[in-house]
This record gives sequence, structure tokens and C-alpha cells, in this order.
Amino acid sequence: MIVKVRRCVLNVVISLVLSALSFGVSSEQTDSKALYKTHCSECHGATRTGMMGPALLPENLSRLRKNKAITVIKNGRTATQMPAFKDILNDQEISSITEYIKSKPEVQPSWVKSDIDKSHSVYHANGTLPDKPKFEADLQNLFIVVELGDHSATLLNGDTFEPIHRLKTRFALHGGPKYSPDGRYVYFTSRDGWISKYDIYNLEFVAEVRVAINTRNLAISKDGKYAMVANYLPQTLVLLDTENLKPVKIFDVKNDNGETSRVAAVYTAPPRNSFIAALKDFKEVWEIPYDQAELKVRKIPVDDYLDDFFFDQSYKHLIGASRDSKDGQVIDLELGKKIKTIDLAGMPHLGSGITWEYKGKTVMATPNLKDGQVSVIDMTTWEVIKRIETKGPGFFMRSHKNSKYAFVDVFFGPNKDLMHAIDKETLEIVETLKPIPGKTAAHIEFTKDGSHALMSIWENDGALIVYDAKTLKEVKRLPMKKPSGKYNVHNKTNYASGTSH
Ligand code: DHE
Repeated sequence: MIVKVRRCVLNVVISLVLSALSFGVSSEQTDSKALYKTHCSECHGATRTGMMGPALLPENLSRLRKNKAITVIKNGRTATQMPAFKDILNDQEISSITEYIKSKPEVQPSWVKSDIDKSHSVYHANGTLPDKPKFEADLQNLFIVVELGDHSATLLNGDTFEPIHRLKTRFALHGGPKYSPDGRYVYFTSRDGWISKYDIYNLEFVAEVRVAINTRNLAISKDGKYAMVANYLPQTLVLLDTENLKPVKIFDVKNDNGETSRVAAVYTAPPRNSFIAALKDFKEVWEIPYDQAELKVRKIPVDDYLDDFFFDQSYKHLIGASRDSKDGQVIDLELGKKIKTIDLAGMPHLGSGITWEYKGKTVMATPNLKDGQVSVIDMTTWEVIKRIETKGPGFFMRSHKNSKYAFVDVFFGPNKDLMHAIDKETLEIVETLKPIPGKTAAHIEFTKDGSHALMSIWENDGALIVYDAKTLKEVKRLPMKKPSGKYNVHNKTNYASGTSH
């Protein structure tokens, strides 16, 4: 259950009023539905189908036992925007909400092929808009900056750091927008299932479709022809034709016993011409090659659920972990089996991992959502060669092949306004930036040539700060509304080792 923190004060007041009103009322009479409406619906949706937060329905909560659900409501959940309710709700109320979210909904939500088809719109058919961009810029050095504060995005010139255009997006985008291989189009995913295709050259949306009620992310095939979307509700993977976002195939995520699973995320594996999906409720990874006539799923068994994962640059290995496990698993995608366990403490955020060359070998580094540390792993032996102590748990890491630094934020806790620069040769923190005291500093992305690093000040009255990547001096500051992430066309379309794919 995720609730925006800024609403908490209001919720506390409402809770106190509710508590006062319910004084003397027996615990059996606690109205769980009303409690849900007051405290949970803003983020999880009035019908429990999810909004900023995930859907809270029995089929989406199979891994969440009652006691764990109670703990999450009481104490909040690490690495999400779910706050603690222990000072707002009493034990009886928390238990009552837990029962409610585990109960069958009055109306079972559904989103089937006909709903997808009805939502589909093509605003500009392929080939009807000019091929010449409406602006002058290095088209490979553009950035899309997602601004969560008012559900917008800014197209930014990566040489001049001047905004080219600002556009309204769907509500609550999540994950990185993905580019077509030539960088002309960008595909956005919203948490409530909308996929939008935007023509950067013409500054126009060209097609949209709603594929699900609650969605995770989207991946684009190497040839740019397909988009695969991972969903929580319904529990599907939806393949789209990128030309116009028309659905090509819906994969129901079911095992041989007929049980269904949410999809944690889907990624593109360019050298394998396939999409790879991690499942949240089965101990399986699914690979779907798109270069064969039949779109057949290859199911790879794994030792534990994979909530979060990462690939080596060759896409031969997948490194995954469940949120509750301290161990990472290395899966050999050719052999289709686990080959190694990695000893990772806390809650590694593998999805934010990056790789670089260190003393003649490739290492990967991952921040940690629970502990103040970055783990550096030798990708030949899969041993952790260093744990770099940081000023608190971090969310995102970034580097560039031309930069001597790897950046990691301190997203959680009292030091959220810090950003560490790690020297990639010594594996030591050599500088710690504090751009605006008290304001969250997060998510670096480099320019195409690695000469500048762009940082987010993750607040509604936030900013994008441009640093000289050599001197680490500030070059420019642009006001922005909670700029969550920024995505460079060249780095993304070339699957650069220092960024997310
Ligand atoms: Fe994310 C990417 C999962 C919470 C901001 N996040 C991703 C991806 C996954 C993921 C699987 C990779 C998708 C991609 O780019 O294709 N995120 C999760 C969670 O499971 C988690 C912990 C719980 C949840 O609510 O889903 C979670 N994420 C958050 C947030 O609370 C953040 C900070 C704010 C928000 O937007 O809701 C957040 N996630 C991001 C961002 C990226 C992301 C900015 C893209 C990073 C990148 O640089 O590629």
C-alpha cells in the first residue's frame, strides 16, 4: 500500500476524527471499506486496482502473508512510497484493512482484448508526419526528462542544456521511457497501463493504447518492430506492433497448474533477439524470442522469485534477486539454469546496476535499497570484491565509459541530499556532492560523450542540475517539477554499459 507522504498529515487528521467518531464502537463494527477509502484509495485506487501504488487484490497478494501485510502497513515498505501507519491506525484497524485487501472485490476487474482495442488511438498514421525535425540539435544527444511533479516530460538539448519542448504525459509514468533504435520515437509507460508513442521530430503523440489496469514497464525489440509490456493486472505480457501500437499477442502468465503470476519487469536482450521477463509469483524467468515465426515462451526455472534483475553486456547472464533474499542468483541464459549464488547483503537494487572495466576485468556495481553500501562484483568469478560504504541506502547508479566516476545517490534517510562520486579505478568515494541541503538528489545521466552529468533534485519545486563530469562543478540549473529520471538517446539506443537498458 503506497500513499503519498504529503497526504499523511491530512490522513492523520481524518484518522483522529474517525477514531473520535468510532469511540465506543466494537471492533467488529470497524468499517474496513471506509478505512481503505480514507487511507489507501488515493494511491491504490478506489476499486483496489492500483494507481501510484500496486493493485491490492487477492490474486496480486498471494506472496504477501497476513502477518507480513500487517507489518508493511504498520512500518511502511522499503524502496517504495508506502509510509508507516503505526501512529495513525490502531492494530484492529490495520488488521481490518488487511482482511479487506485480501477479500474478493465486489466487482472483479477485467481488461481484455476488446478493452485494449477500444482504447487504441492512432493520431498520426505512420509516414504522415515529416521526417525532418522541427528543431536544430544533435539528435543523438537529446534527453527526455520525466517530471513526475505535474505528469510532464521535457525534451532537452544535450549540448546547450536548453529545453526544446515540454509535453503533458499520462498520469504517473514509471520506469525509463524507451526509444526506437533511430531515436526518433519515444515510448512512455504509465502505471495505469497506458503506452504512448511520441514523435520527437514532430513533437507530437502519434499513437496510444491502454494495455492493462496496472502495468510495470515496457521493452523495445532490437529491430524496433515490437514493444513488450509487463503487467500486474491483468497478469499478462502484451506484445505491440510499434508502428501503430496495435496489439499483436497477449500472453497470459500462467503455469502448468493454471496459477497466474504478476510480471515484475520485461527487458530486451538485443543479441538474443528476445524479450526476457521476470515473474513475481513463480520461480521462473520467461524468454520470448521475436525472430521466429511462432512466438513461443521458453520457461527457465530459477531458485527464488526475481523481483529485480540485471544482465551482463553480452546478455549471456542474468543476475537476479528477490526483495526478501540477501543472495543474488546468476542464471546462464544459454544453459537455462542457475550457475552461481552471489552473497549480497541488505536489498540490492540490481535493476540499477552498471558495469565497467576494472584492472583488466569487468565488474558490476549495484546500490542497496536497505543498507548504505554499493557492492562491486567480479563478473567472471561472481565474487563481491568490494563493499563501498555510503551515507545511506541508494536507488540509482550511473557512469559513462569516458568518465572516471560512477555516481550513486543516497535516496533514503537523513542524507538524501547527497550524491557520491566513486573513482572507478580505486573503488573509493572521492567526492560527495550536496547540491541543495535537505532536498533529495538522485538519478544521474550522462551526455552522449560523457562530458556532463545531469542530476535530479527530486522535489516538486525541484531542478535538473548539470555538472561538468571532470571537475564536478555545477554548470547549469534548470527548475523542474520532480524530475524523476532523464534518458539520453545515444546512451540508451547503444545500450551503454554505464546506464540502464
Ligand atoms: Fe521503479 C525503473 C521497479 C518504486 C522510479 N523500477 C524501474 C524498473 C523496475 C522498477 C522493474 C525498470 C523498468 C524500466 O525502466 O524498464 N520501482 C520498482 C519497484 O518494484 C518499486 C520498488 C515499487 C513500485 O512501486 O513499483 C519501484 N520506482 C519506484 C519509486 O517509488 C520511484 C522512486 C518513483 C516512481 O516513479 O514511482 C521509482 N523506477 C523509477 C525510475 C525508473 C524506475 C525513475 C527508471 C530508472 C532508469 O534510469 O532507467
